[in-house]
Amino acid sequence: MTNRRLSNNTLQALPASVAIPGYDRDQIVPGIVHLGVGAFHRAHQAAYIDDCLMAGETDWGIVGVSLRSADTSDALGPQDGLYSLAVRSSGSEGLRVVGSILSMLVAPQDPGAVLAALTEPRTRIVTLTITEKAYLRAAGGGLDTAHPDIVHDLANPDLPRTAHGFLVESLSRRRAAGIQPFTVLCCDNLPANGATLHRLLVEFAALRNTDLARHIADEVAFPSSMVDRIVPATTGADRARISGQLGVEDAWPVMTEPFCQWVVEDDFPAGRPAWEKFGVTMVGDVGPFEDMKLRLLNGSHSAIAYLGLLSGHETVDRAFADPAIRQFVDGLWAEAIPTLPQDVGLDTADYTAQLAERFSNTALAHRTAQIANDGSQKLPQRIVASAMERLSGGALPAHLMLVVAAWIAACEARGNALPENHFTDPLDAALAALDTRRQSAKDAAMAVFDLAGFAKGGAERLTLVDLAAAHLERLRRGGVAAALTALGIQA
Ligand code: CS2
Repeated sequence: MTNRRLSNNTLQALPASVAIPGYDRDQIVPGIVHLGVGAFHRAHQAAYIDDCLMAGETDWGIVGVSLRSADTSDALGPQDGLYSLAVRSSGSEGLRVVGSILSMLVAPQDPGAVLAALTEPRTRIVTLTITEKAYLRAAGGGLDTAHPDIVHDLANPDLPRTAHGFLVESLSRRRAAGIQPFTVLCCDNLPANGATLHRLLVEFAALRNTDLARHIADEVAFPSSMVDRIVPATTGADRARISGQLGVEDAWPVMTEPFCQWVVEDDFPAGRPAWEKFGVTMVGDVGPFEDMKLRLLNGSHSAIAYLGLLSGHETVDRAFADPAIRQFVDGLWAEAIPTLPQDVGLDTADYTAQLAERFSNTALAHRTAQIANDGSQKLPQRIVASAMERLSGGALPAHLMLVVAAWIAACEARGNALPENHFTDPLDAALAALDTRRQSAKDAAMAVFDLAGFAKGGAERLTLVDLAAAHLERLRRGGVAAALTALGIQA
């Protein structure tokens, strides 16, 4: 391997087996600003856009914005925004260099530059992958108006820190300058993600000025979308292997699986790429697809993460190869499937069969600890919503509630975990203050439900707490084997 870096200059010298952007990057206009340029964005939306640019579109290059750290910009800056995407399945790896990210900005370094990019008339779509916790929802689902960053952004509209602050201020500036609003395309794993972000931004704007709130409520489009691709964190070994294959150094290649799906509501008043030509499903209502993905894929992912960690499995494929966990996941799917819309043609049998294949991909080494992060922000839409619906339909969601109990047990066990199996949660300080290990399972479950707002205001809450508490008791006493045995699964 040489010390030369992947860049516009070294692109032509890459091995023929590596696909490269077949377009003149200098001719591409940045029409999209993306907030949250993590690995997921680079494996998903940026790859779809790269396909559009390869086919001759020129208006939809991406300005990538990191809202927090400079890491991605530091890695990609010297590479002209180029990076490789490694598509891995058991036994094979295909490499492609993606060219759709034209430039990068780091919000904390220069918030003014981010506002300027968002206010540019040529910016017609803003996409987001900022993770669940960055939406700053309070336990009841509304905007967390007491969050220090929200308080800061309301007081300092020119120096935002949050996505809310950046979007609302730039929409306000566009409006003042007579520039058409951009379309906001949320790509995070939230239910009705566009509508949810819309509601939060209107709430935020109303705290600045009612007229601005009305403008955002009435004149800005927030189509919802369902995004899906499994993207494990890149390791040092991945960096070394990929750089070796390229013959030049890539400081941050992205690892992913062959599967890729994007379903988008078709509401783009300011225009959009011809996504439908590149595998994106454009629909009127993304709701059923979102529910299926959140409740079947992400729900079982969280289950595999917590049960896997508690059983000593470090990766999804290894946890899923554990026959007891596998049987549990089948039971979990059986509980969640009846909560999905029944009359819209979802093929859940085919979907779960595909999931089983994807989770078995041994080349991904997707760490259970990675998925375990931020459980308080993920479980409401992945697990608790289905459980409430099952219960109100008269069925006991025993498998679903074991996932909540396993999350609590995994949080309790964290002190003893190896550093590489550690995970974090925005509620960590409050969880530490609760110190549920000193409480009975019942008190612990009740306290955690209250803290995280699970089933808040729902008639089902107390029954769900009882179910979770019974599981937690068994997990504490006899581990995963005892909890699964109580569900009739032989570990
Ligand atoms: C995972 C998701 O980390 C997690 O919580 O469940 O990132 C999952 O891999 C993606 O949503 C797949 O599309």
